[in-house]
Amino acid sequence: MAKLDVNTPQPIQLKDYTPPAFLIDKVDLTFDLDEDHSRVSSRLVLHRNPDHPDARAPLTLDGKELTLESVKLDGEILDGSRYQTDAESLTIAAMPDNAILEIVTVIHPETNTSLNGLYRSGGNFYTQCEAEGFRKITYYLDRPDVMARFTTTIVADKNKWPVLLSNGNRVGEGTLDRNRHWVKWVDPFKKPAYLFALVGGKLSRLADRYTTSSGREVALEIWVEPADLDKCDHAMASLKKSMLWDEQRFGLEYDLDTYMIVAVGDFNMGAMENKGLNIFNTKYVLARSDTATDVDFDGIEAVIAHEYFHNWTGNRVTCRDWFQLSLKEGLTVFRDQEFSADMGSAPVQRIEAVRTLRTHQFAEDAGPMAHPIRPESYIEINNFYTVTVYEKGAEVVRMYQTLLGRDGFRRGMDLYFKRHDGQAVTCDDFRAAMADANDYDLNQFARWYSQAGTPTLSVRGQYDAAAASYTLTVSQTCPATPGQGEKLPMHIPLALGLLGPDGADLPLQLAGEQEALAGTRVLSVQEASQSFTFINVPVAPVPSLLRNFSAPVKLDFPYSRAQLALQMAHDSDAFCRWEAGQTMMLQDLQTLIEAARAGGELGLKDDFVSAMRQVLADDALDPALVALMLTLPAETYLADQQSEIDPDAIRAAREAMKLGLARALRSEFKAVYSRLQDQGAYRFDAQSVARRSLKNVALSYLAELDEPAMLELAEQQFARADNMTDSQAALTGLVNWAEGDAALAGFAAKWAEEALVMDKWFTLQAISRRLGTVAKVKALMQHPAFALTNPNKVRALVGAFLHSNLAGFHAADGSGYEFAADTILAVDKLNPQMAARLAGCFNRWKKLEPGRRAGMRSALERVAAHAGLSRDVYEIVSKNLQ
Ligand code: 0A1
Ligand code: ZN
Repeated sequence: MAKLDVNTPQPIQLKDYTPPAFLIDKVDLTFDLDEDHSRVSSRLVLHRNPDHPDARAPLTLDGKELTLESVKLDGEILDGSRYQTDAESLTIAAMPDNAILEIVTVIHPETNTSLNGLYRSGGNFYTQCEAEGFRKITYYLDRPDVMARFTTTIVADKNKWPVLLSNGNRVGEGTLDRNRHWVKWVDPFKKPAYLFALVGGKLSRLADRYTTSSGREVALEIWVEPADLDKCDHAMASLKKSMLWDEQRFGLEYDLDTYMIVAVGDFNMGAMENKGLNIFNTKYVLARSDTATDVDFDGIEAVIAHEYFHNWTGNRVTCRDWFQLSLKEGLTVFRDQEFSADMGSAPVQRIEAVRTLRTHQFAEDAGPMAHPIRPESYIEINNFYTVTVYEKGAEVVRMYQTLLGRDGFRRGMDLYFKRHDGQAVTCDDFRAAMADANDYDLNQFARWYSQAGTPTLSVRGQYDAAAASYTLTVSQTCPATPGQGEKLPMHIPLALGLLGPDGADLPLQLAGEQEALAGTRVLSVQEASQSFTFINVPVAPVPSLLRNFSAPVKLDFPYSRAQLALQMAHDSDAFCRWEAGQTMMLQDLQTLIEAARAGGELGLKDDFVSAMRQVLADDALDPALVALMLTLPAETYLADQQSEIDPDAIRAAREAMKLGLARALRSEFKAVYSRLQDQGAYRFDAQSVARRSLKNVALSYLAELDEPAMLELAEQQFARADNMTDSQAALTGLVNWAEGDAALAGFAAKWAEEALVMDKWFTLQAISRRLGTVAKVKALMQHPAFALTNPNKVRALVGAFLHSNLAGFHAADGSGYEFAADTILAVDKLNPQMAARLAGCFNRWKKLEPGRRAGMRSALERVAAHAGLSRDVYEIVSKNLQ
C-alpha cells in the first residue's frame, strides 16, 4: 500500500458528532454571474447555539477554492488579524452571541469541471450542493443540521443568461446597466445549504398546473435547452402522478407555489431534490418514443417521483449529519418503489429491485467498501451515495412495513412528520417513530443500521406425518466485513407460504394458534436459530420462503429440482416463482462454469429446458414476468458466486446456456416473437411494455443462432422500428455479428445530435462480446461525441466496459487494468467523484484467479502512489489495498 504521509486524508467518525457552535437564521445571497468569474456576496444572520458545549467557541465556516474579497462583522470591515483562513475554512475567534456577517468571495464556475458547487454546462450556470458543494460557493456552515431561510438575488447579462432561477418564490426582477438584469427569489422554508440551487441560462419551459388536495394551485415548470422541449411530456405527466400519489398514500401535499425541474447534460448523479428547484440529469427528464426506451421511460417516472418525494422525506425533515444519509435516501427509494409498483406491475417492479440489489449491493457488501446503511466513518462522503445506503436502505424501510403492516407503517410516518417537521434528525428518530406509533419493540431492529454484510438465512423443514405438523428451523449468520468481525442476530421478517402437491397455498396455523389463515404470513425471526411449527398440515409441503423478498438476505434451503419446478409453475407469489427459476438457472450455470474450467462439454439439463419451455408456453403469465424468468443473471453476479473468479469460464458458460436455450426452444421463441409483434403505433403503458420486453427477449435468443434468417429478423426490426426500445434491442442482437457494423454506423449517423442516444451507442459496443475490447473502447474515446468531462459519456463507455463487461475488462493480458488505471487518473484531475466511481471496478480484485489478481494489484498500487490523488479515489484504492 502507498505510504501514509501527513497529507493522508483522515476519516470522519460518526461518534465525533457535535452540534454546531452557531446557527444561521437567515442568509441573503447575491450572485453576480459572468464569463470569466462570478462574485458571491452573502449576508448571514447568526446566533450562538445553546446546545454547543463551549459557550465561547469560535465560528468556523467551511469554504473551498474561494477567493475572499471582504469580511464584515456587524457592519465593520474586518482586517486580516480578526479572522483566519486555510484551504478549507474561515475562522473568527472573537464572536458575539448574535451577529451579522457579510462576506464577498469570487469563484470560477467557468473552470469548475468537478460539477460540484457552481459550474457551467453548455454556457449555462448550474449548481450542485449535496453533499458539500455549497462551500465552493461561499463561506458557510455547510452541514445539514444548520437550517436557514434563504433569499437569493441573481444578476447576469440579459442576452446570455435570460432565465435566472433559485429556490422558493420569485419576488422581484429588474434591469440594470450594461445590459444586465436581476431576479430575486425567497424560499420561505428553512433549509440546509445542500438544498440550495441556482440556474442561469438560455432555457425553454414546459408549463403546467396542479391543484393539491387542499386546493393549493401549483405552477409546474420543466426547463430544458430549447431543442429538447419536445421531450418533456412524459416527465411532466410523471410529476403530476407523483404529486397525486403522495397525497393519496401518505397524505403529503406540495408546499410552494412553484415546482421547477431543470435538465442539464453535465451532471454527476441522476438528479437533485433542491427545494422547489430540482436539477436533473437530462437522462431522467428527456424522452420521446423514438429516442428513449421503455427502461428510460420507467427510469424517468421513478426519478421524477424520487426527487418529488424528497420534498417531505429529505427537505421538510432532513438529516442531522451525513452518516444519516439513508434516513432520507432509503426512505425515499422505498417510496419511489411503492409508487412505481402502483403505476405498473408490482411483481415486475419488485423483481427488478431485487435484481439490482443482488447484483450491485450484495457485491458491495462482500467487498472492501462494505458498510452498514448508516456508516460509522468516511473519508469522502461522496463515496457513500451507494447501493447500500440507497437500495439496502430501502429494503430496511420496507421491512418496517412488512413487520407493522401498511397501516402501521403509515401511523409511523404520520408520527415522524408530526414530531420532526422542520428538523434535522437521525435514523434512530425514524425508528422511534415507527416503534412508538405501533407500540412495537424495534430495539433489535437497530442492528440493520449498524451491521454491514448480507446475512444468510438457512432454513430446514421437517414433516411429521403422524402429527400432521411441519417444523421449520431457521438459523441466521452474517459474514465478517471490514472492521466488523462478529455479528449479532438481526430481526428478520420471513414471509412464507406452504404449497401443497398441486402448488396451491395450504392454510397456515402455528402451534398454539386457534385458527388457520390462508396465504402468506410473516414470521419474526430474531434468534441465531429458532423453530416454527405449523399444525394441521395434511401433506409434506413445499415451503415458499422469503415471499416478495421480505428481507435483504441470502436464503439457503435444499430444494429439489422437482420442488423448484413446482414453484416455477404454481407459486402464488410472483417473486418466489421467478426465484425458483433463478435458483435452477444458477445451479446449472455453476455446473457449466465448472465444466468450462475443466474444458468439458457445455450441455443443458433436460429438466431445466422443459421448465423454461413451460414458462414460455404459459399464456396466463404476465409477458413481463416471462421475460424476467428468461433473463440470465449478469456475468458480474455469476462472478460473485465463485470462490475464485475465472472470467472466461463465466462468459463461456453464460453463452452456452443462452445458445443452448435458443437451439432447444427455437420454435417457441419464434412463435412468441411473431405473436407479440406490435400492432399499431408505440404506446407506453404496462401492457405494451410487457409485450415488447418479452418480444425482445425472444429476439435476443434468436439472434444468438448463427442463421441468416434470424439476423434478418433483427435487421428488419432495426429498419422498421418506430421506437427506441425495438431499435436498441435489434441493434443489441446485431452487434455481436459482423452484420452489426452497418447498423451501428447508420445509428450513429442518424443520432449524432442526440447526446442521450449516442450514450446508448457507446454502451452497446462497450459491453458487446465482439466489440467490447480495450482497443475498441480506447478508439471510441476519440469519437467526436465522446467527452471525458461529461459523466454520462464516461459512464456509458468507460463505466459500462469496466463494470459490466467482465471478460473484456479482465482480458488475460492485463490491458483492461492498465486502461482502468490510466483513465481513473485522467478523470480524477477533472472530476474526482466520477473517478472514484470508476475505481470501484477493482473491488473484486482479491477474488480473481492469481494471474489477474496480480495485474489488478499492481494497477491499484500505481493509482494509490500517484501524487495529487483526490480524497475520493484515495478512499477507494486504499480500502481495496487494506
Ligand atoms: N440526493 C440526490 C442524489 C445526489 C447526491 C449527490 C449529488 O452530487 C454529489 C447529486 C445528487 C438523490 O438522491 O436524488
Ligand atoms: Zn434521493
